[in-house]
Amino acid sequence: DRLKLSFEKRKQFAKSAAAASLFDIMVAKNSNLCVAADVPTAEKLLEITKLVGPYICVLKTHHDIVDNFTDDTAVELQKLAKKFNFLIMEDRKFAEIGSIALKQASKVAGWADLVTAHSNAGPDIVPALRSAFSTCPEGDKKGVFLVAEMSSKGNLHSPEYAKATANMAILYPEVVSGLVCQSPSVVPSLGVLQLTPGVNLETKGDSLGQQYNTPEVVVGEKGADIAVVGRGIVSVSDPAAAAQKYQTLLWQAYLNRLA
Ligand code: S5P
Repeated sequence: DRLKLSFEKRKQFAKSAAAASLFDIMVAKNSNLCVAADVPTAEKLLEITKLVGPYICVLKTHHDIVDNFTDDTAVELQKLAKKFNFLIMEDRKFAEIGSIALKQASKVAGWADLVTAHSNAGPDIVPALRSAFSTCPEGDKKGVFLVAEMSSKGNLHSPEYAKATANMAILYPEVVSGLVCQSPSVVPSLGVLQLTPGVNLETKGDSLGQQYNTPEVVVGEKGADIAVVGRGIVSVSDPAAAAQKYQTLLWQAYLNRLA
């Protein structure tokens, strides 16, 4: 049972190098928190990263919503990732035929350790992204998270779609480090990580379809290995304190799950 096994033990089953290093980081930092750094400018992105860096295992970016995101921004992000020991995930959700996804991913593969992708175009999105990685130094240490399910109201991700997505993780175990999903039964093997967004202690949702749960529910019931918190941390007055609080609650929920 995946949910009863520690991250230390699960690391032994990881076939993707990025998943293995994620397990290491999570254990070293006692953190299963991913912050979605959805802020409007490069300055704010670096500022928020410095504030939350000590508390996270993954920093998730949407670099295309950041004004003046430059190569220098990427270099600074990488320095912070090294300093605070976290991985950078560009949440681009690639969803194209392989040849285009390869070209799109080549734009971010230089600085992102992880990228997200939809599975709707079929399994060849995975080797396409692997090809984009392969042109970078240490490209074989990078990984993909496939979106099997979504957190938003009315989404079209059926159980069959989620299952077919999980099968792609089995087909390409060296490249698919994890799945983005909402239910505990989707993840097909012990070495694959479950990333689950939709976490907020203050509110149940937003006005555009997002749906939230608490850390306890997301980790304990929905099966998240890593939970994503965006506005619950980046849109409050003290993001560092909020990050510390979510880190503590999420890690406690993981310990409770093991017990
Ligand atoms: O199903 C999903 C998948 C993702 S990756 N639902 C999501 O909300 N996300 C991402 O998680 C979304 O793109 C955003 O960056 C983050 C949630 O942010 P929050 O502010 O709602 O916590």
